[in-house]
Amino acid sequence: MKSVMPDVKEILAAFNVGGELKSVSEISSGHINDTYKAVVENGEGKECSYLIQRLNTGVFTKPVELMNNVTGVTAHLRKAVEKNGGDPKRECLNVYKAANGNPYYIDSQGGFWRCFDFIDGAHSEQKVTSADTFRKSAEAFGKFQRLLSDYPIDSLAETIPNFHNTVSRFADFKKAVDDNKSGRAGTCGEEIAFALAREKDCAVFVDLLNKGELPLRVTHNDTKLNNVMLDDVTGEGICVVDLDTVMPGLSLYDFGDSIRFGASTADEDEKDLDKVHFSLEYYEAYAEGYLSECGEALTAEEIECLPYSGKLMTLECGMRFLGDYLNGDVYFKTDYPEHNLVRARTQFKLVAEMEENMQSIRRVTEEVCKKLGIEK
Ligand code: GN1
Ligand code: MG
Repeated sequence: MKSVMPDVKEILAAFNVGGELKSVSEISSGHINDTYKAVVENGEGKECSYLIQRLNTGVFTKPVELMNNVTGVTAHLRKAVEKNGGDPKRECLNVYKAANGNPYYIDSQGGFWRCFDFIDGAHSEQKVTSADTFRKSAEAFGKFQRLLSDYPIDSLAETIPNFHNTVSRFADFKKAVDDNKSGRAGTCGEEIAFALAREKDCAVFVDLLNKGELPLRVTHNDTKLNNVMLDDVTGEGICVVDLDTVMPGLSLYDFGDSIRFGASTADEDEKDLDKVHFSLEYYEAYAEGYLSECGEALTAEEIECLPYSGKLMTLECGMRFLGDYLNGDVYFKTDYPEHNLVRARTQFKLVAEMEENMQSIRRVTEEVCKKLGIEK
């Protein structure tokens, strides 16, 4: 589905961004919102770039609460960056306010917009191509976790309830199979069976959370590699972006989702499954980067669960893609009819390989902890 080009001038003006609009380009890597980069020449002849985004209010049904979360978290991060002598212009998001003081603007079509500074001299990557890059993204997410460890968790709205609750995700998936709204269930019996056979797995973290054995933390909940801006020169992960799903959650959701997306040798929507493999090398690099930043703050139980989290978050995402395929592609943006099925297949291939390699994943995690001196 292609998004309709917005009236960028109207939106920038609403956020008090003056100057001459030079160019607009769509950033199409997200599956939910519509995102654009606008380049504006200001009064002094200098080019400034902005990121404007139309929030998908079908998915994010509490957009005002969501923006409260985003502004609260960015203000907290800004203070921490300033205290540590960092550059807040590059190391945290700068959220623009509209004339009425709200950090959003509702356009004449009812579109819900926000505007951020585009971080200059940095880029994001769509696929891991070196262990070193993945380690750097891990350091950024680990630091994010650490800097938010004293953020008042009760002040965060749960903008999408049960977002990573794998028991309720399984129930949603099962319903999608039973309803079979798209009539496609007959074309993906093998994939459906793969997911249904793993119902018990979906309860592992939820049970530990309910028993009080895993702590709730402020988590990002969408820790894909492309949600870290990497410095063009040093390659360092300078800023974590896409804060829409920041909510109370488990550290394992963040660790696991990064592994899902990054510890793979192929794109999330690679059609040729022979190219899709779980990479233990990338897993190790991520574990090392992440734990070097926040390992000390995690409990023994959280560390114990890290190896399983990659598999569980990958299974969850596979079920979400397949569920959406069965529901008729109503949630994720798709470029062609089988897109969600193709995505689900890559996820399930990774799940199968993670299961085969679970002993090695556990061994590597222990080695990383030993190397970093993390003893629980
Ligand atoms: C969606 O749109 P994007 O790429 O930031 C989704 C994530 C999934 C991801 C799969 C709000 O994120 O949960 O893991 O696609 N976001 C939402 O690539 O559902
Ligand atoms: Mg996202």
